Amino acid sequence: MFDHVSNRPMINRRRFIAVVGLATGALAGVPLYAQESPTRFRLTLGNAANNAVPVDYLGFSCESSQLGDPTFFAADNRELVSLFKTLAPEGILRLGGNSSEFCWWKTSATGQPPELPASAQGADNWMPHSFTAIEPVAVDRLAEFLKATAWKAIYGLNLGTGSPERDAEEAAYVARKLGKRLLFLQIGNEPEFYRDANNRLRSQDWNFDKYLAQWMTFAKAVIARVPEARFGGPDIGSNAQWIARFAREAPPMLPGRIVACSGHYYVMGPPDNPGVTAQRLLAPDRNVDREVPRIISVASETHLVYRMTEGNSCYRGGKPGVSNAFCSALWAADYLLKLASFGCAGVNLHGGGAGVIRGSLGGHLPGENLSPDGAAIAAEGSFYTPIAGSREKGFKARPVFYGMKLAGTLAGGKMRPVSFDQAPVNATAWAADMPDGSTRLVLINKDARQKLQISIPSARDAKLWRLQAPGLTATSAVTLAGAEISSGKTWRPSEEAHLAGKNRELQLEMEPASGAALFFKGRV
Ligand code: BDP
Repeated sequence: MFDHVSNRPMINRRRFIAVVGLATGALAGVPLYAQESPTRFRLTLGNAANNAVPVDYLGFSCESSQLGDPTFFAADNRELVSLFKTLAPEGILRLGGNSSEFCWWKTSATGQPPELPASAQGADNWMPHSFTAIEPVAVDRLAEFLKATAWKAIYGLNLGTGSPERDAEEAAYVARKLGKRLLFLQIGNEPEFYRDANNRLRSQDWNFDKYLAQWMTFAKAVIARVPEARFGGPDIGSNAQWIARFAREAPPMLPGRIVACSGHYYVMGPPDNPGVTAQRLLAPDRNVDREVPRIISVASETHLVYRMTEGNSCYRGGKPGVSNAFCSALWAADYLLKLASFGCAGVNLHGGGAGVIRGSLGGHLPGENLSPDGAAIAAEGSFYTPIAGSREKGFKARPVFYGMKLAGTLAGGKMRPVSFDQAPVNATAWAADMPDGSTRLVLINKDARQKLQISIPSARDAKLWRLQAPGLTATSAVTLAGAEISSGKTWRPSEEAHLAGKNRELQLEMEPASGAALFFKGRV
């Protein structure tokens, strides 16, 4: 089967906003300008050395309170194991979130939770309103789950309502059981928000200096019990300043202990904001272009990696029709590869059941009331979750999962710059040389109406996978290489087109709102 450039004139030619999408980021910041719709682009792969995409680049983020049910992250939860393995042969599961501040380590039947802060109640409080006990059996099962999936974990300890002693005891058990499968520990979730009116884990005078002092006390207590302990931090919600200060100030205080800087990123929110739309999700994100390279450069000054440990399309549980729709797949594929091109060590997209996420938000899940099918969607999972379902009813991959998997085709590779010969429509391209000597290319057409005709200089043939769905707002019938991802069986591509070069060019046509991965037979 050959893909070719059709010579049909473009129907519905229209004026549009052209944006530059590039793997190098070199032209980021080019102003938006209107131009006539191009029908054809030429794409060139540069040779400059670029950042590597770590093999364990992909990951999920889940609430720590999920460990309140020890049957969830368990080796015999086969559907979940199979979906993790389908996403990535080696990934990272991050446990944390708001609920990590309200989880407590319960080692005996008579153990008592910490005292519930007076602030943890009332409709205007968006932190958990109750505690979740984590028992050692949940960590035993988690260890088996990680073994079954070949994944590792980032484990979040409680700074908000925890104590150094309790965290140290929990960390000792976790480190012993997880062994090499523990990537690192974190202490506290989004600590810069502790003084906010809807959080109130600390008083009004809370600041970075106070945070760092408390964090050190907890970390030292953990180290006393876990001599090999390694940490990431500060796991901030959005304050890049806190990351920069943590990266510079914390490592000298605990030499060799801190291995990663971490932060969260939600593109939009809250869900009831009318500005939270598929169009906005797919628009260029100047914040990311500006902030992430800065963060990574500060982190690397002190030899730390930067990992985006939690994030998704829309905070407060996501928005129906956006977070659970195909637009989120195109967003995720592009966002993950953009961050990789900046040198990010990995990305964990947040998710989980609606009950768990609602609990992390003080009983709120605003998306439920925003669409007639809100409650029905939530019955399967939070709006942004990459995996919906439960052990009882089975699990399924939501559209965003497909986007993650498309991005994952470059994991393990070394990225190369890609450029378009003219500013394309809202499309991006990312390339990497793989360890087996081949080159791969991921293309994402984020435009809902514009078909793309792309020529790629290459003397080599390529295999093609397409990421497709009926439209940007589709919540089902998403396919990658013609196949749906289902929890019961191993995912395999069912439609792999063969692209044959002609006159040292490969021609590829891309439908509006679609993605593609090209696997070249050798280095391009
Ligand atoms: C983050 C929290 C997480 C929430 C998420 C959300 O860490 O626990 O579930 O926001 O708002 O800030 O969806």
